[in-house]
Amino acid sequence: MEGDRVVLGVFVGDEPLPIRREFSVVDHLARGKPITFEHPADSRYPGPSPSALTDGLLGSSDHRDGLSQGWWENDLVATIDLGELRVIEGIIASFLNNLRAWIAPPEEIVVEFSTDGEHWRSSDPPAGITRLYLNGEDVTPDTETHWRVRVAEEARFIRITARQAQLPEDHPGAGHAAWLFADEIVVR
Ligand SMILES: [Ca+2]
Repeated sequence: MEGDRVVLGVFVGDEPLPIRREFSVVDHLARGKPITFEHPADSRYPGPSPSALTDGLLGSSDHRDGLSQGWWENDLVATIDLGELRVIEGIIASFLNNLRAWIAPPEEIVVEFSTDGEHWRSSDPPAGITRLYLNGEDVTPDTETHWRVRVAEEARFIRITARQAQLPEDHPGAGHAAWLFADEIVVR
């Protein structure tokens, strides 16, 4: 996913230190909005904050960059509160691919909408959900898989369920669920 580039430097007084870091920032309807989880991210990969998926900062394809959150023993089930009714046209969520590091994109995504946070309706039709691979339909290390959901919904709350994939049979970790790493849920 592309975003605007932001460069952060470190200064002591007026003197710049040889430390700088570049970030990609994307603005969208859910940026800065509260997000809650059925299961928090794994304590080993908490991301920069509990609201990493709506902070506008995009991670790299490296799961150790500190910008992505990781889930292992639980699906990612996130609820975003937009604060008011908004017309939603699409959602894009990106997940890392790296089977060597036991990381795979989700097997399935379910998106639901609500006006009150209690009564939910599914995105309809499900055919509006597209899985986009960047390097063919495999899990190439250090790439991302994007899920794009096209909708025409008016809602305040969005609930996204990303179901973990199982590691394949020929993988050393066969029988375990794969890690799920996400950096941002972009709402347009
Ligand atoms: Ca983020």
